[in-house]
Amino acid sequence: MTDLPLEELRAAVGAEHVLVDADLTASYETDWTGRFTGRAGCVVRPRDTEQVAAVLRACDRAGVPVVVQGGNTGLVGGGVPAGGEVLLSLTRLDELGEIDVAAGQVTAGAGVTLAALQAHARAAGLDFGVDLAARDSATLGGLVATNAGGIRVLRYGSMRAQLLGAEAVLADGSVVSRMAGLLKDGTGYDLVSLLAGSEGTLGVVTRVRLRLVPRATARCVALLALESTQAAVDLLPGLRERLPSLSGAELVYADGIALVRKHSGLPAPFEQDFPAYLLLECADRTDPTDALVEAVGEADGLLDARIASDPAGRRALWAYREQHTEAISAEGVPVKLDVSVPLRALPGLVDRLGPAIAAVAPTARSVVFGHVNEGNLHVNVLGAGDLGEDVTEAVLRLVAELSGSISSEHGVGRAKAAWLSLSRSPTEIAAMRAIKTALDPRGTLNPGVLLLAR
Ligand code: 2HG
Ligand code: ZN
Repeated sequence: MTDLPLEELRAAVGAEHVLVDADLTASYETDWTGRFTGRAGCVVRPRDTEQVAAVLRACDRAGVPVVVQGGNTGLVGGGVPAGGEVLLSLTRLDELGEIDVAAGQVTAGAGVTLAALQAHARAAGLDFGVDLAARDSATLGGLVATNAGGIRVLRYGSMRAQLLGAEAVLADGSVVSRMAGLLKDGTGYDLVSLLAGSEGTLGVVTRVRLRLVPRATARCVALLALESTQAAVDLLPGLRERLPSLSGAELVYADGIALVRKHSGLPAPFEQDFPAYLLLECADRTDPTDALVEAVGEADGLLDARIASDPAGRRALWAYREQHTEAISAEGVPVKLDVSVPLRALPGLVDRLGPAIAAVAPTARSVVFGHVNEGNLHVNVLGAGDLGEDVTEAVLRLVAELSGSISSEHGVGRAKAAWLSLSRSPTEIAAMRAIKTALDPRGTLNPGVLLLAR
């Protein structure tokens, strides 16, 4: 292993922000799930774009690989070291610019958390279009790097759709900055958009220019009990059409709710269990409750329903959905697979998952939930033991057979790099490698993430 350029790194960010001792670096070295872990050569904590550039110049020159980390909420091993890299932590890049009300935009540092951005936008009467359960820790840089989606994609799209500009440091320390927030810009390749979903392999995003959305001040949440996944899929087009204020449609099942209840102590949502549940949220400037009640009243195949408009009632219904991730992790270290298929294929995928997993890991248990509108399923497999790779292979092959994506919103990371060819053609992968080589010829940035090292 090449020597770390420690003196240059200390000169770049200050000695107190270059962490070498194992007890100081430990919290950066293991991912949120506990599944991915590796020792970093050191952890470096720059405070701005210039310092990031100085760090990358030093590492690129020394031939030392760099792994980039935000809030360390990633789920595919893309932000933790494989062993020996300089870990670039961006949490100190947490500057939030003034809200540009005229444009409905804001500039923010890569280390700003999603919750901080949301609070900032809301204080100005606006909001941010992306929301997800890890909001308190997940940072904007990571959300861009994975092209994160979350619970409002149905209404506002994924992170890429919010991204109007970015500043990024390339592997050699040069800086690309497109921060004017132009809504129309036809001057060639869209480098900003390319950074979304690049998982830190093309450049280190240090600042972003983001679109804000009108703040919906009134919300209403419904939890519908249904017979099956198919029933949820069948309801969706009518709900979308009738409810312009629909902002989320989430799918959970009886076993997931039981697990959430086991770890949270929440009461049962209904007097009896049902096979499937659809959680809907409407958000608007005027109260959407009547519209939601009416749409639910006319929905086919409903077995039961609960509706809440007050904040506590809404939070209580959301808890059954949002606490899935933590409840699953409380049971053990899961194999997490985040996949999507065309909506019409979703019921078939859900039906075939259990047998596909049982065929390779008979004692494993899977908990499935997701964002129904995008055909996005989170498949969490517990108790797979040494069979994690076999489970991954079985699930991802099934998804590919259904014309799906092996990564819907968490990224490919290290976890799924070996299976990229199930979702991308050889020509596409060759084009991706050509871009990677052009921007990062020495392979300094996040080696082994997204594209397997060759
Ligand atoms: C969610 O939708 C996140 O809550 C995490 O994407 C999903 O834990 C998971 O598998
Ligand atoms: Zn999700």
